[in-house]
Amino acid sequence: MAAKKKTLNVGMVGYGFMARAHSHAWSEVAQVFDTGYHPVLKAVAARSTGKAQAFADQWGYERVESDWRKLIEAKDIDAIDICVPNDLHAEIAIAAAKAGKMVLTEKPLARTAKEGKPMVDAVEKAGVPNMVWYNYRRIPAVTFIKQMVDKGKLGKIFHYRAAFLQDWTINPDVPQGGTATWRLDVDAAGSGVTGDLLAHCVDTALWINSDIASLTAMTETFVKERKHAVTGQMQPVGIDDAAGVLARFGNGSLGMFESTRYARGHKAAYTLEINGEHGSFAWDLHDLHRVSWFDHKVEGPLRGWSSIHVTDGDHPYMGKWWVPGLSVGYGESFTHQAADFLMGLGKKKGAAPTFRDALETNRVCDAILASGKSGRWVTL
Ligand code: SOE
Repeated sequence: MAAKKKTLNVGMVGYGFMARAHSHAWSEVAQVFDTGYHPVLKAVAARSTGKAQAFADQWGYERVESDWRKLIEAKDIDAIDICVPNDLHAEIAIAAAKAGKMVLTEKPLARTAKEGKPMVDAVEKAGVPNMVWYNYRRIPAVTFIKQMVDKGKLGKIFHYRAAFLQDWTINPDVPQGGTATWRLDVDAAGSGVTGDLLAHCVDTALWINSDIASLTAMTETFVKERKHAVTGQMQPVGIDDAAGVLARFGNGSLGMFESTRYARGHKAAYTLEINGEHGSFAWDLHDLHRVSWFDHKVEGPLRGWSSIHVTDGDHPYMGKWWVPGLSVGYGESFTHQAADFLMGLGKKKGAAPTFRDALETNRVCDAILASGKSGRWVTL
């Protein structure tokens, strides 16, 4: 008889887009991956109990609380999953860790590294498993690139470039603040595209390539004033709308990063490419199972870029899904991350990126914003 799975009771804070992505992951992970754990959607907390109740009904949470502190006090909650604006991450995560709960938070860890450091200290002092949901690492094709780079397929790395482009804030009538547009409010978000989009590129780059030693950046705020969704008043915009970064990695390679919410036509165009002495890999979120691969060893007229469809049984995560050639999507990158977290629990740890790993991404983002202001190179 198969061993009975342990339950992991999840307390979700928030009910927005990211809470949906995480709930989807918690709901399907035990059906696909054998981690020894069975997550239970126990309770959701939000100030707006009407909206939280509708969310709970949709996803099957057993109850609703009007205050996240109730989740932290509750004996029947094992893990707190934080899906609220960035300015609330620290207080909730620190309280959860002090209460001995496992803590997971949507990215970025915090608005700044200064704010994130006590979060790292709290989870490490309490010894509780922790993780930040930088989900794009767990797209099978991206994990595949990481595995191949680790195997030395590229040899010495020369370049890493990545971009994350969107276009949803071009209209100056889009407000800042409030529940739907808090990402435009510097107080709630901490920064604009740097913490929201570029942070994904930085997390993946630190993971696949190496640490970043120094960088210089230009940032721009194209719309200088927006109405605040709560007060109705026009207010200066404090976030960066676009950022371009030149970086030197610790392994000697050069990095180029771009993110913007003003690239007309692009909704979520995350692309990355890495070039080494023996070959190159490239990936595009819009074709998320494909990895483009150039192998310098192939000589003669057959030389050129080839396209690998990362859906076979020996590709990362894919052996647990359907049959070779069939695909999974954006939502499953979160499911894979939940699976890794649950598997880590058996070994008494969570999964990467931990709070400590994600603090490094915050440090890089801080350096980008500082350089964007000063125009100077920043050494990390
Ligand atoms: C912003 O539009 C956003 O939802 C980010 O917050 C997510 O992290 C990114 O994956 C998609 O875009």
